[in-house]
Amino acid sequence: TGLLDSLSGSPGPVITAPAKPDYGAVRKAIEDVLDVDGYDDGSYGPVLVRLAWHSAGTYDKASGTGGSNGATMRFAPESEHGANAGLAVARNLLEPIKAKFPWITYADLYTLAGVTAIEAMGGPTIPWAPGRSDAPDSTACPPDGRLPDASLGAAHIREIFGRMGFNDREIVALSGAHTLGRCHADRSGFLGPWTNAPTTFSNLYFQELVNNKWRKKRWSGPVQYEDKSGELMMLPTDMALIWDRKFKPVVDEYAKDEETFFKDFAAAFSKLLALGVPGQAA
Ligand code: HIF
Repeated sequence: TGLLDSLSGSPGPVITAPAKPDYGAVRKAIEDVLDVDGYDDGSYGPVLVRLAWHSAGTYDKASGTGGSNGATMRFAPESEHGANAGLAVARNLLEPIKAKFPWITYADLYTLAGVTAIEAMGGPTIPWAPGRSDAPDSTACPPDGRLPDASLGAAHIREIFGRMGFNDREIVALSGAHTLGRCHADRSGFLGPWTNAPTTFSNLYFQELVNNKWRKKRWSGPVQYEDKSGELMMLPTDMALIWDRKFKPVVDEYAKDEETFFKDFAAAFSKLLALGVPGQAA
């Protein structure tokens, strides 16, 4: 039986891990599938970042349950949790890569894909280490409701990220990832991108929050905010960052200082992906 099979405890096909797994080759394969004309803004990068975060963001420090270890999002009910709507796109995109490198676990692949995407889109280097195993079935799926609800405010954000072990500054740093990608009406019900450069990792999200003017969008969809052009959007949870007197100074700092944002984001996102992973400090 291959090493990975014995780790996951599942019978499955025999997969012999190479003596020295080439994660660089996996990263290269991920980079090769990122850019595709006709999908969203021309890149699968943002949805891969969302996959990595949703696979990890179910972690509960108190019970040690949830988190990226196990890659339980492959299974129902977790794959069908409302918060994960649309992420089959990202999981399916990675299937051929998993087939080409069968020795990597899904749990390592989902998180490595997020890290690789952030770096390829111009973001900081995110410390990442392998070591996650795949759960054999849905038994370890976390309960629904562990991921944040975008219609709520600062108290909810602190509760969700506090459960994972993050403080206020780390929460704001992580939030900068909404510089990437967009909301889809058929996934979350919300609509539109946060910035005009949704496939470039930068501090633009914080600049928009601070320097643009935001007002409630008049539409039949869920409450969200828009700028004057009507093209950019913020979720209620995004607005909470400038309405909360403890979050706001950190938003101001990152809007002015991209270097500090990159450094803090790299540390916080790395910590997120390590939560609950055996042998990785969390
Ligand atoms: Fe998101 N997030 N996120 N998010 N998110 C969406 C999309 C992305 C929240 C809600 C949403 C983080 C925190 C929170 C990304 C990355 C991160 C969408 C739209 C919603 C509703 C989904 C869709 O319709 O396709 C909430 C409430 C969060 C807590 C405050 C993280 C910090 C910002 C942890 C994070 O890294 C990315 C990337 C996307 C874009 C996905 C895409 O397909 O373009």
